[in-house]
Amino acid sequence: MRTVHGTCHHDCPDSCGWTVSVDDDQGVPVAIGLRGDPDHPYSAGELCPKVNRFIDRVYSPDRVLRPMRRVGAKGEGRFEPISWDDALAEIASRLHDVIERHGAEAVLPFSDAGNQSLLAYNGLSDRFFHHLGASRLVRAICGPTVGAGMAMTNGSKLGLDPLELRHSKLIILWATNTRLTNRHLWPTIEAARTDGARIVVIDPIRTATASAVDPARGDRFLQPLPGTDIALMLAMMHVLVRDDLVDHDWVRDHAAGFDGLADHVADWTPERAAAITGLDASDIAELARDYGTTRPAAIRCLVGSEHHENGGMFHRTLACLPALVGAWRDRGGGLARSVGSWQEQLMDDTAIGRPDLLAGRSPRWVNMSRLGEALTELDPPVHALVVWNSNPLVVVPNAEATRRGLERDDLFTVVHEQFLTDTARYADVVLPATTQIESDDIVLAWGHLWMGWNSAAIPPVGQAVSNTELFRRLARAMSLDEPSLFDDDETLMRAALPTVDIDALRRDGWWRVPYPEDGRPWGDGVFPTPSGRVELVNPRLLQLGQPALPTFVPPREGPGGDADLFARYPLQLLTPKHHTRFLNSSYSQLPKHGPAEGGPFVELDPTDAASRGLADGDLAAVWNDRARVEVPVRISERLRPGVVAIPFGWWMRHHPDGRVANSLTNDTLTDWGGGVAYSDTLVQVERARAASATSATSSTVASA
Ligand SMILES: Nc1nc2c(c(=O)[nH]1)N[C@H]1C(S)=C(S)[C@@H](COP(=O)(O)OP(=O)(O)OC[C@H]3O[C@@H](n4cnc5c(=O)[nH]c(N)nc54)[C@H](O)[C@@H]3O)O[C@H]1N2
Ligand SMILES: Nc1nc2c(c(=O)[nH]1)N[C@H]1C(S)=C(S)[C@@H](COP(=O)(O)OP(=O)(O)OC[C@H]3O[C@@H](n4cnc5c(=O)[nH]c(N)nc54)[C@H](O)[C@@H]3O)O[C@H]1N2
Ligand code: SF4
Ligand SMILES: [Mo]
Repeated sequence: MRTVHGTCHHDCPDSCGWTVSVDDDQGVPVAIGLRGDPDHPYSAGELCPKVNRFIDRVYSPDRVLRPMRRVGAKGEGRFEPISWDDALAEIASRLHDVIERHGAEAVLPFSDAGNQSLLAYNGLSDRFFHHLGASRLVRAICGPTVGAGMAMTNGSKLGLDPLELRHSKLIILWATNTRLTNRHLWPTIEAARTDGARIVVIDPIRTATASAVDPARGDRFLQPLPGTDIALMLAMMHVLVRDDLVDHDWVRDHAAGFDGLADHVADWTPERAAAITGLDASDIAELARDYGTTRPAAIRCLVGSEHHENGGMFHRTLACLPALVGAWRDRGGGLARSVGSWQEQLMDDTAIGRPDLLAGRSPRWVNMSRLGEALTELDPPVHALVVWNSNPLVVVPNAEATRRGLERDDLFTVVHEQFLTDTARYADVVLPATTQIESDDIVLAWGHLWMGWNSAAIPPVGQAVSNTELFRRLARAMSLDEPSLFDDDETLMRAALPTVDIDALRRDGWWRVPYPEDGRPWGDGVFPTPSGRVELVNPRLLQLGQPALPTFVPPREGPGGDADLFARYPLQLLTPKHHTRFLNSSYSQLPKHGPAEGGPFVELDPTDAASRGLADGDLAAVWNDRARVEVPVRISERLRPGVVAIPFGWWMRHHPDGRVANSLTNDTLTDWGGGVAYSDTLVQVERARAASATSATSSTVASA
């Protein structure tokens, strides 16, 4: 029996350390246990309800363990096993044929961070597709809009290490559900609370995190309408200026454009913001005063906040707040977002992605969030789609458009997967992928500063191959002769992280990346903007045709946007992460994960339910111009009137009518950063069937 150290690969901020117990006495090494590594400096021995049963995933009877060729219709899910040689020969000949007839841009790669480890995320894939000259994918579904918005103010994406919240006295959890999505940060927040810190949660949903708010301790919960936070921020600035809570010394020395901003927010009274956000003016003013008088004050956000048409501006505006109160002065003050940028600074993107392999060509960019449009409307059309590390049919907005694209007879689709996901069911060829315990890799965390080593605990199960091995095999099958397409994993790691001591990382299991020793990322007040200051006014935005000052533009698909649309679809739909046992769309299909979460539902406030004659358990139709989705009703006090929610993560087969939350969602891109506005979605809801008639449906869902 051996134990092997690894690091969780999921697209999750916690990047926990784990140990795998391996039994070597059964012919082939078998993983018999996986638990949190008690020595890991961040996760300290705890994993989560998703990964506590990771071994069930590795040895699931449903795992894809050999290549398969589709024999049924697209989406039907009927496949026959084939050999790797046959699969590769078929893919090579189809890709060559597409490239010959339509040009290399007719090939579209599609991937996300299903495995966010260094090699698995992008060890060889960019090299392979660059060498072909394939279309390039904009991977901005998660995070880049936050970074782009913050950089418009600070000139940098770098923020506070969330563990520094330990030193804060006021912690604003702004559009992030920490206890669900970032659970290993919660003990730090609790420790700060023990030392007297107060928390503020700002979320349109009374989430698990909001339920930790204790007004008796001076905590607050603010429940704005989705997409309106910028109005709240501008009113906070108004109060800071009006009540003279601005840190004038810091602003004089380290910010640019204060006078312009002060003028700009002069008419952003709490009353004006109250009318837009649905909050009480007095709550807005009190929050601003708390923020202006408590030190150190930290704001924590993650990714949910960017999923709006004005998601970039949300973060540009948010980044002005710490400047106004001089929060960056203090240890435990400032703005904490993803800390991936601290780790990525060490990456040599050119060495790994090899843009030189484009050889002067400049293939078109395709935004991943517009996959439906890319597959149905793009001209010249996409004729081959290669998917790995993602389940686009379930996770990309406007899913019915994606489905129409995947159904096309003249589209050749390859999916490299661990399971026959909804997306894989539309593939012509499905290839088996390894899990994290089957290959060595390095994990660059985005929720903390420890880079993690992952050792293969067992050899690949069945005929599964890692993502890098996939691209080596594809390159060989296509008779490509560019040597760098065949680099081995060790070479790739060293090329990607030239300044990191890979041997020490492998030996020690983790390594903390460089970060200012006094805990203050902008302690000297010098920012990498042209003026060297925080840009409350950013003149370069004018050249982009954007306002130089933080500005609230209501999302088109929302109460302050397109009035005709809002008249037809008067409810704002949110589709956030909701289940402790799911990680995006992963795990909902597994028997110890999915059924325990019940099934999909639409959550409504009692008044919205009553006005539609809806009772708990009724089957509701939720619809807009993109789709109509039928789901059971759950009436709850977590939402405010006018806002409804469907949890994200269930597959089509778990939904009573084979549609998913994302069938309804908005695929409009964000203002900056290439992200997408899932959370600016308007719908109408009505009763499809009464509760008594839906029991059959509910039990189907529960056993799915
Ligand atoms: N259990 C679990 N954990 C996860 C994941 C998972 O699927 N399951 N996914 C992981 C991934 S990929 C990511 S990116 C992170 C994301 O982590 P978070 O950013 O924390 O999660 P989200 O659910 O995307 O959004 C957080 C909150 O934003 C709120 N929100 C939406 N619109 C608005 C708005 O206009 N204003 C305000 N104030 N709030 C708004 C939503 O109601 C939601 O509660 O979580 C990671 N962790
Ligand atoms: N409505 C709504 N939609 C959302 C969100 C939301 O909050 N609401 N969140 C968005 C966000 S923030 C994100 S990050 C995306 C996440 O979207 P995805 O990254 O697509 O996430 P998953 O659904 O977990 O799918 C990952 C897939 O990768 C596979 N996989 C895992 N490891 C490997 C590997 O090593 N190799 C290969 N080939 N495959 C592997 C898994 O089996 C799984 O099917 O979803 C987005 N979609
Ligand atoms: S999914 Fe997140 S919380 Fe769970 S083990 Fe992985 S990194 Fe940790
Ligand atoms: Mo994400």
